[in-house]
Amino acid sequence: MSKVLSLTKFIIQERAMFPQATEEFSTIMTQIALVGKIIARELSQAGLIDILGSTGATNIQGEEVQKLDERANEIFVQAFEDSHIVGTLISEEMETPVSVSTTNNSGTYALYFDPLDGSSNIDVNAPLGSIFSLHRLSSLPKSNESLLRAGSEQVAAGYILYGSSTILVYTCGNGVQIFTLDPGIGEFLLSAGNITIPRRGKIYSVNEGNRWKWTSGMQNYIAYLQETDAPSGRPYTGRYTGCLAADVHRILLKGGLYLYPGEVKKPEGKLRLLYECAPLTLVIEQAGGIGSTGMERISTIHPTALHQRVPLIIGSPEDVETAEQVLMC
Ligand code: AHM
Ligand code: MG
Repeated sequence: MSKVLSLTKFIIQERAMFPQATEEFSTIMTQIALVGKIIARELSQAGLIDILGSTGATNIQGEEVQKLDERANEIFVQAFEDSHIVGTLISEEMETPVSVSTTNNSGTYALYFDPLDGSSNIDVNAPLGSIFSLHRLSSLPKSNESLLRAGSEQVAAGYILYGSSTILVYTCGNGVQIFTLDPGIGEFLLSAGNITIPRRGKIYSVNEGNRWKWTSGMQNYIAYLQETDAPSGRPYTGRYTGCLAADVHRILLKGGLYLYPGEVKKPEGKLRLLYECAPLTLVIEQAGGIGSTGMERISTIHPTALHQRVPLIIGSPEDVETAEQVLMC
């Protein structure tokens, strides 16, 4: 029988090996795992209780809020309320950050999250995710400006993917680990450690319905991937679920690239820098890949607004580099 290693035990071992994986970090990861278990349970019952469909409200992103978006956000907030460690919660679903610190000298971590990624999949029982990013601040934030931090400053990031099973993928700068939830015992168990992304893949993941809204450079790049050229491994095959966490997870394991480009009339694209692009870039970089806008690396961008959007091209290093070369011409 193979060795069974729970998330809790893995973090304790990691703490012994890597001083940066502190006790505080263990506590935060335990709470994130709890959030994942609760959301997974609610999703598994979604068709049975009155939790599908829209709330009728619109969020700060101008998007229709689904009941499950709201519920997932609430689960994150409740898990970190009165935290002595995480002082500030910044969510894709909340207009402004929420302070959950209990005292002035505690709670210097800030947790950024997209509580339920892939909202259009909610009503059709397709994959969904939760994406998170952790920053350590030198003091409690005095203004929103102090929460505008580059991806390179993240101390940890990851995602929970609610698919055929529920998995938790994270990095705290020591490689990428994958844990699978065993629903029978309610524990995340290590299912794959120190993941490395293939240097080049054969999959591209993009919403091609937007093709005529892209720049000609982006249209040409996707056409290039579809051409037949055996020596360079083309044509690539297309895969797109409508859930970023699911599509990036496929790319992490199989190689290739995910793209959500800017459009001629909307150059910033759709995805949010702090809740989606920066955390997924940290995971992919830790596995040996690259996250880019096509013009600059995601991790070096200094945000100018909490809900800032940026184009995203993420995946195998050779694929992303080729895309950058084509787009920068
Ligand atoms: P969300 O966080 O509101 O669900 O939006 C992000 C999602 C990604 O998960 C997904 O890749 C993309 O938006 C899908 O958008 P589109 O329907 O425009 O292809
Ligand atoms: Mg999202």
